[in-house]
Amino acid sequence: MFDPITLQALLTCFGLDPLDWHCVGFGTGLINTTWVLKDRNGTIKYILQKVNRQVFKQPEDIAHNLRVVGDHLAKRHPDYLFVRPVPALDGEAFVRSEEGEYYRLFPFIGGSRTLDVVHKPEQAFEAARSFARFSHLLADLDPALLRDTLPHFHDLSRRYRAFEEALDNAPAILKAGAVAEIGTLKSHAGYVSDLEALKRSPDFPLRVMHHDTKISNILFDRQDKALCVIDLDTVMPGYFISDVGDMMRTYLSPASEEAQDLDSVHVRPEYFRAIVAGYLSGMEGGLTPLERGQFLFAGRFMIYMQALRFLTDFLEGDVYYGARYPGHNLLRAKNQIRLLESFNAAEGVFRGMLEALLPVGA
Ligand code: GN1
Ligand code: MG
Repeated sequence: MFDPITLQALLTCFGLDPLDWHCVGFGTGLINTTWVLKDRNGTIKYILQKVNRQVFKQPEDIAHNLRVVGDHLAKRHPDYLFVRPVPALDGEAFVRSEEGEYYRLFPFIGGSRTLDVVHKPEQAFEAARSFARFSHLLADLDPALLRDTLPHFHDLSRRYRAFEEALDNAPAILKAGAVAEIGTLKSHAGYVSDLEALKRSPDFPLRVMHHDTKISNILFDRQDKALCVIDLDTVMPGYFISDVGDMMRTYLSPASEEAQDLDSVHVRPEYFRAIVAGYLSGMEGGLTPLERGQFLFAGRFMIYMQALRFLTDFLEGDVYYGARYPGHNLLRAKNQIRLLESFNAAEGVFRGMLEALLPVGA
């Protein structure tokens, strides 16, 4: 939590009178720290966030991307709801504390709510359509104008190399506890070269992608209609499979990546259909034929990469995600491996759904 002096100074820098605001912790993200600011009536008006400097080495790059994307959308699609940061009194997107921490403020969208779990396929459809629409409306923005806020974030080859290095350096006792998981992830290493092959094709374009499409990054209204996408720190050039795949990773199972009962982790095919249908709807025909053929690979790629990341972190001593109990990241990796197995076992059902959703010949 904040010490009161820091909070007072921060609010003042954003032009807010500290006496008018009550600050409360908020949200479930693993990376940044988030609070809400309530006014004297207890109404939430702002979101205050501290950027994780271990992860985002250049917060200015985030501000740059939000400016470029925000300006583009404001010019081309003025009705599109895009939540920009509230500038500080000096005009900057961040306030830097004495300790070198970066804080920023967002307006809170009244009447909105976030979901932590997807309960209905319609919510998956809405979210998928929103993330697709976001990329689609930015299809005429050159991705090269954006900076990589997290260089190599979804670069599976690098993630695999990091996993191999962690294996080389990890204490034997950690490796001994993860023999089966290490073997499983090695056995799927073919996904790494599959992705490299896709990336070489001109029909697999770089696009402006969100890169963190979990359900809590959509604001919904009370009727479960999506209002807008939020958490834009990882908006940068990427491939459509990142966004679609992360939706599959996080919406298909009724149990989250934190679930310890692995038998509760399994895919729900009707949510797969909803994600694909929603994505195609938001893209309005904007995917290339090669991309349209990659919905299955999208899910595999993202679930596999997350399993690799959790297992790598376990082997490296929980330096990235942290751990609330010993073996937490190993369990998260087991959870994601279980999800990958369930996903692959449902391939036949998914293929049937894709045939029905994709135009013939696509
Ligand atoms: C991190 O903090 P959060 O939940 O938004 C991570 C994602 C992972 C996710 C797994 C910058 O996101 O890539 O998929 O945890 N973000 C970063 O829970 O590493
Ligand atoms: Mg995030």
